[in-house]
Amino acid sequence: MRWLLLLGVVLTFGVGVSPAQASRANHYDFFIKETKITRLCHEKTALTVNGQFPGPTIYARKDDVVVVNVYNQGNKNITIHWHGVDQPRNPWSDGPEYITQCPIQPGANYTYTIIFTEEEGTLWWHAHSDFDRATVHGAIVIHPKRGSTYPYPKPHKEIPIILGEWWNVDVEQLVKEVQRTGGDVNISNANTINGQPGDLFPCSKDGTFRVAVEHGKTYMLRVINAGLTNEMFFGVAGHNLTVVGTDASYLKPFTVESIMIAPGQTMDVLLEADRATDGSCNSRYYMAARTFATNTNIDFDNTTATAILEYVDAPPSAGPPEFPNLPAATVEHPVDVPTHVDEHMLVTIAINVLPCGPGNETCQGPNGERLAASLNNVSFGNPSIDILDAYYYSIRPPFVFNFTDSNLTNQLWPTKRATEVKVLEYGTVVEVVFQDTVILGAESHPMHLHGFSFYVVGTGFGNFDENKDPKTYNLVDPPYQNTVAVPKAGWVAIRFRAANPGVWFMHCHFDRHLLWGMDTVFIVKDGKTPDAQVMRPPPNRPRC
Ligand SMILES: *[C@@H]1O[C@H](CO)[C@@H](O)[C@H](O)[C@H]1NC(C)=O
Ligand SMILES: *[C@@H]1O[C@H](CO)[C@@H](O)[C@H](O)[C@H]1NC(C)=O
Ligand SMILES: *[C@@H]1O[C@H](CO)[C@@H](O)[C@H](O)[C@H]1NC(C)=O
Ligand SMILES: *[C@@H]1O[C@H](CO)[C@@H](O)[C@H](O)[C@H]1NC(C)=O
Ligand SMILES: *[C@@H]1O[C@H](CO)[C@@H](O)[C@H](O)[C@H]1NC(C)=O
Ligand SMILES: *[C@@H]1O[C@H](CO)[C@@H](O)[C@H](O)[C@H]1NC(C)=O
Ligand SMILES: *[C@@H]1O[C@H](CO)[C@@H](O)[C@H](O)[C@H]1NC(C)=O
Ligand SMILES: *[C@@H]1O[C@H](CO)[C@@H](O)[C@H](O)[C@H]1NC(C)=O
Ligand SMILES: *[C@@H]1O[C@H](CO)[C@@H](O)[C@H](O)[C@H]1NC(C)=O
Ligand SMILES: [Cu+2]
Repeated sequence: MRWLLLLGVVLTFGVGVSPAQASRANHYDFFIKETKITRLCHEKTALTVNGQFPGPTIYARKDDVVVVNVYNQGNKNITIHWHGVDQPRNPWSDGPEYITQCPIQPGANYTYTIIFTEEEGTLWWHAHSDFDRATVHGAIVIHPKRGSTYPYPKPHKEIPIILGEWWNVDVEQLVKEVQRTGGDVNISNANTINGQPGDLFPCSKDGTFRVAVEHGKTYMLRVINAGLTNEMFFGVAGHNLTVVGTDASYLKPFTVESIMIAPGQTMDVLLEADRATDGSCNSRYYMAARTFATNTNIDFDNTTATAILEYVDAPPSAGPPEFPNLPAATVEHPVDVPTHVDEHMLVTIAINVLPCGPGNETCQGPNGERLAASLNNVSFGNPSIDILDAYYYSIRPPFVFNFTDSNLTNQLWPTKRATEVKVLEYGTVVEVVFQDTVILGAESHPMHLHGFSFYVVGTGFGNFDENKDPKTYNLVDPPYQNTVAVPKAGWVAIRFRAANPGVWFMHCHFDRHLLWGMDTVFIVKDGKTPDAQVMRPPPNRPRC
């Protein structure tokens, strides 16, 4: 009987998931459905999970395994990505379309096995095909192991706060339009908090997200930026926020009036409900989220999404809620920053142009060409079948120039499309310096790596100087993240140990840049021992 059970476990999970982990596995069913959603007085049909927008929250404890059966009852191909989960040896369940799997076609289903290891805090899941993640996303909450606790006092309540963007039109039309015209993606009609623009918008009063609080209690807001284009400021009127974690890793707490959070990132913040409730203070406070635009040459969604924090133990005030001021770390847990580096990569980030393409002479990009984007001047072309059939990616930009010179020649606008990957030996310590360039306008970019968290060891403005800048690195207590905002016309240095065999996507988390090719792939080869090798593929994976 015991053997049968064990065998069953091994068959369901493949090698690598221990029976102990498997016995703790939570199961979720995700039904992808076309759902009618109304916001800003516009009704549209969009894909959701289980009819919910945002979708259901996944709960786990550190080191758990979660199994999610995804049934595609919608009308188009889809995949789901478990953003920030390392998925050791298990690229099969990572999710990016055509990178680690063929899409789940309408009528088909696929079982994802999500293996949690070092993550503790907040992550999220989202569609990783076209722009579907606009409505197909939700929170992942990873609690400490049973018997252990947070490195700060336990909050009274925990509330996911998912920042997003709403388009009145079907997002698929946006993708099609960009592919046809070569121009930019239309800006969203509103930013949202938990799927709602808030009561400053028409037809939105009833849906506005509300949080009831009691005086003297501490609340944890698990803030996620699920937006497709906007870095955002977030704050709560009358209350400071104490940031205690980011990307499912603890930080030395710091207190701020508002946070800036890039698409893909998560931040755990504590809020003390400490306003007087004797009638001398307002009983209601706006939580607000607004775009942080770093490239002011391009159009952006300049709206403010709101939610309302209300004290249930204060007399209700007559006036409107107070409005927050929105601006124009040490890790408590084991720190293991690699101090030597095997492979240095300098990766330039640029917005570019490509020829408009056959059948069309004039596109809507600059000079009548098609907008594109690149890393080291390669605009990633999505493969149709096999990612391994690819050229190898350069670890340096092919041409060195003053990356941040405000007066660059437009001869640097073009790029080329190719499917290039970087192959790494198992265990290689990699340092990647992301360097923003001013080609077609400097801009901050949220760079996201699948399969790993990384230490953010340095950052600065201007051109990275390989002689001077490494001396400024923080190798003692750097933040540990899966997404990092590269500053406008600046650079960021990250380090990670490639001890996770598989195929791992790296891309800008602005969906328009992802679509334009600001992506590449790391292939980490198997190591020598069985526990350093990719698991066997699951039998039911979708075929292309
Ligand atoms: C899930 O897909 C498999 C084929 O991969 C099929 O045999 C099975 O019936 C499907 N299950 C459901 C509930 O649709
Ligand atoms: C994008 O915006 C333009 C200009 O307002 C409009 O004509 C076009 O229909 C929009 N595209 C989509 C897909 O809604
Ligand atoms: C927020 O923190 C600032 C700086 O520490 C302080 O001046 C301010 O009074 C605090 N505000 C609230 C509402 O606690
Ligand atoms: C954005 O909106 C604010 C008011 O909400 C306004 O003060 C500001 O000028 C706007 N910025 C741009 C670039 O439109
Ligand atoms: C060519 O691009 C223009 C936009 O510049 C667009 O309106 C037109 O539909 C495109 N034509 C074709 C054949 O794709
Ligand atoms: C690059 O250009 C910037 C802006 O024009 C300038 O400040 C900087 O000195 C230049 N750097 C080099 C190395 O020439
Ligand atoms: C910009 O470059 C052009 C030629 O490349 C030069 O003529 C011009 O003086 C430069 N402007 C500045 C402000 O450096
Ligand atoms: C990028 O590649 C294109 C096409 O090969 C070339 O024309 C352009 O000069 C390159 N730009 C840089 C910055 O290397
Ligand atoms: C859906 O996926 C299948 C398998 O890769 C592919 O053949 C088909 O073209 C895709 N459909 C669309 C609309 O992209
Ligand atoms: Cu970008």
